[in-house]
Amino acid sequence: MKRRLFSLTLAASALACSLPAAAQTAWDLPSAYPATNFHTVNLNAFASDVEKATGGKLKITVHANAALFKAPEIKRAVQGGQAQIGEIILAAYQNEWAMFGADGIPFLATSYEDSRKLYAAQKPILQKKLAEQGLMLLYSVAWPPQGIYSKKPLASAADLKGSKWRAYSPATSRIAQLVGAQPVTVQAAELSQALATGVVETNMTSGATGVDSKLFEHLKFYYDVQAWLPKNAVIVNKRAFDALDKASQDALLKAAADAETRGWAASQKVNTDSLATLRANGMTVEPGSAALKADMQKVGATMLQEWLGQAGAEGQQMLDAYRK
Ligand code: PCA
Repeated sequence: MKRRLFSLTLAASALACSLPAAAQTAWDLPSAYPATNFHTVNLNAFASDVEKATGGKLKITVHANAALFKAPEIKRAVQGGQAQIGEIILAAYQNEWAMFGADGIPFLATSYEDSRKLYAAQKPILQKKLAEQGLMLLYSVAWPPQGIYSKKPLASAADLKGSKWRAYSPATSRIAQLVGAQPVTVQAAELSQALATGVVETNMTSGATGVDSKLFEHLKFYYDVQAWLPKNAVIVNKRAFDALDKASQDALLKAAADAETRGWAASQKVNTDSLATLRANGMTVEPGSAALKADMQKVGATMLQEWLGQAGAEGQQMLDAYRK
């Protein structure tokens, strides 16, 4: 009797020890932007929502500022399962598939409203493509509109000629070529260092990144031409998702939908706030002259044609859906 009781106790304690370990899943989420960035703040809220909703069964650790993987490596890391989930900027992958770059084309969608429409047109094919790659789209949020940062005042695009231009995507490199600047690819996490060491002196990004990277310490002018709103996307490895129980999957999808709503609202607020912060730190923030805008719009028109050449019928279809 005593012996039986002993072995029962043993079995019970073994069960107690093994249960929590087996039931808890820990995921790593690499992202490429600083902890204070609104996308990262949103990611942390998302992770905390997931942990709460699953009663601690699914724990997601956000690794901000490209600490785990460099920006351009995050997609492959999630595809390969080195990370179960990650945040990418879609436009960085345009060379892999033209449609990833749809939201990086200058002056195709320039407001939050148009950016949402473009997302709606892009989403079904995006989901299909990612599924083919063993990935799933959880949510996507736009950055604020992209403007031009410069050390010197810009009367027109001619003033950008010969400048060392920081790029974060194939499209931002192409803009440099079209205005006669020299593109240098630098991820956001290394932008302030690249400016400090003179590796770059001009670039196009948002007010948000201007504040994150303290661009006002090196650059004096921001032309808020609102050329496009690139999107970040949170993607998950499909095998990792399938390994979750149904309740955890549902909790994850619900938290993702909430994060998407929250993220778009945050982006819009950050846009307004960050332009004020740039001004408060001594930057001249202007809409840009008619000549500068016309020059950049011409660049955009060229790039849309080039993109259509790359994207083919699939691209045209998406464009038609967007413009409907
Ligand atoms: N900030 C990111 C991408 C777009 C943006 O506004 C960056 O500059 O890398």
